[in-house]
Amino acid sequence: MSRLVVVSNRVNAPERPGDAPAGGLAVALSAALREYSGFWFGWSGETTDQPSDKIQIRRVNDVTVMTVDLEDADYQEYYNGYANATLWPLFHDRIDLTAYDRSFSEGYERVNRRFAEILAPLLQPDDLIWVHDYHLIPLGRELRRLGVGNPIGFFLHIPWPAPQILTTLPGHRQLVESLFAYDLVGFQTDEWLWAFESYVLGEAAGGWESDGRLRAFGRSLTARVFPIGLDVEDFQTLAASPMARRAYDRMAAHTVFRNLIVGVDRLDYSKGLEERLLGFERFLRDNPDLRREILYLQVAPTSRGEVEAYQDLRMRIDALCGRINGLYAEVDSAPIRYVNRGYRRDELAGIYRAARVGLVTPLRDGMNLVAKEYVAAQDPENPGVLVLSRFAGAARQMPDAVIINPYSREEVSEGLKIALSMPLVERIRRWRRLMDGVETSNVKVWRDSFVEALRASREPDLPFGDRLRERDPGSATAAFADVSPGGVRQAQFRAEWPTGPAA
Ligand code: ADQ
Repeated sequence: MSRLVVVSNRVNAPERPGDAPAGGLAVALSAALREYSGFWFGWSGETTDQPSDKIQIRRVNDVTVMTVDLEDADYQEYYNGYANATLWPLFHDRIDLTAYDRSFSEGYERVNRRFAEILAPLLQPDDLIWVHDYHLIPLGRELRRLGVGNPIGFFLHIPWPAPQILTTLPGHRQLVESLFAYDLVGFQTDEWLWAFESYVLGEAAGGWESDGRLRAFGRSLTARVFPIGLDVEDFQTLAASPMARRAYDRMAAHTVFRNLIVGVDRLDYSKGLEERLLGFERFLRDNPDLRREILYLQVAPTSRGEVEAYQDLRMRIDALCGRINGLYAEVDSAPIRYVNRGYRRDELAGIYRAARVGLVTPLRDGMNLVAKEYVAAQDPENPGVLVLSRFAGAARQMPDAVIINPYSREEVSEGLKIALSMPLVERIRRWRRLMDGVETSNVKVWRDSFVEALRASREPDLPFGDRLRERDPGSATAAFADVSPGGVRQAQFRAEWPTGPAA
């Protein structure tokens, strides 16, 4: 059986089962790698002032990891620069925060080239190579330049922007062209896939091959949707652990006669924390009778703290929490508890379970695993309600959440009211359907369908219908992919988009 070689910017497999991960990507990948032979390659998270090609090899929680350090300049230009100050804001529709510095893009190209040079000699001829996320878009092209002929796939964990946003990036064409070095490119939802196809068809004069592959720049690739999911069993084991139980008991003791509303996010502007707080303030204003009956807990550890936009955001969140608590606190209670640190996953599971409402309101999010974790942690006999932004990729798979527009304070406020007053029968009915989706579209389905598609992406004789039928595993849109690639998917995207606060 071929080995699976996973490449991502950070290689941070949780050392022990309950450890706090550095993000959704780490959670998903360590679960995926445990069952395949192969290794996980990427940045160690350390920087040096000397160039070094030394590879550190470790075995972490049944996964072989190979890491390299970054030089200080690379860290600034590639990681803090092009990845997190250019591509991240741009791909989350924040052109106002996007830094267009040329030196950043040079650092980005340099690190991708260096990763390819270190990785190429480690590869065997039948390895499947799976590259992850926006930090490493040009890696496939660099590997091809070095003569690597293996199947190489790329998965984007974050949204793909609309063409009118992407084209503000100098070098957008080279970026998209470099994706055509891959055999398979995966997206979280059909909205991001459709945006990518629109660019290729409209800006790069691309077209469709007869087998459904997308053609441009003299090459073709398979582009498909692979919605990421949870390692459900693992998460439920954590949720049943003594640590989770203790966290649950602690929260329950703190919220006697009160309902807990919980938000868990990296401190990132894409997560809509400011808008959420303002929506919560509106809720407090409009519902004086409920003020003493709720506690909103926001867990938000600092993330990318060296990037200016993140420092500004942190100050604004601190100020907003202080202002709202100042306005609405009583001598014996305050409506918001804001915690600026991460928690172990088992503790988080207990906190989720104690919360009557999970408040997940990103302005833009590739998927959002917190929404799925909240659902997976609930007590089936007394589940809480998920209030979910329509702009999270997860909204497309979770229509039984209370879906809201996070920009609208009224909708956040109304969504909270609907969730807090929902009768038990309705909560159970919605939770059951959400949980079925979380169980069906889990991380193993995501991994296996991507790996299978990567294998198949090198079999040009696969009949057209079979290829298209494979398009959207685990997604409600699968049935529609059988017709013609472009037009139908566009119509489907419009029809599926959730509207208004769904009661
Ligand atoms: P993230 O932007 O990191 O991931 P998300 O999908 O919500 O967002 O994953 C966050 C993960 O980090 C969850 O597993 C959560 O439990 C954990 N986490 C968050 N806050 C935490 C805290 N305070 N303490 C401990 N753990 C915390 C990116 C994309 C997403 C996409 C994932 C996976 O931005 O859209 O869903 O990758 O593809």
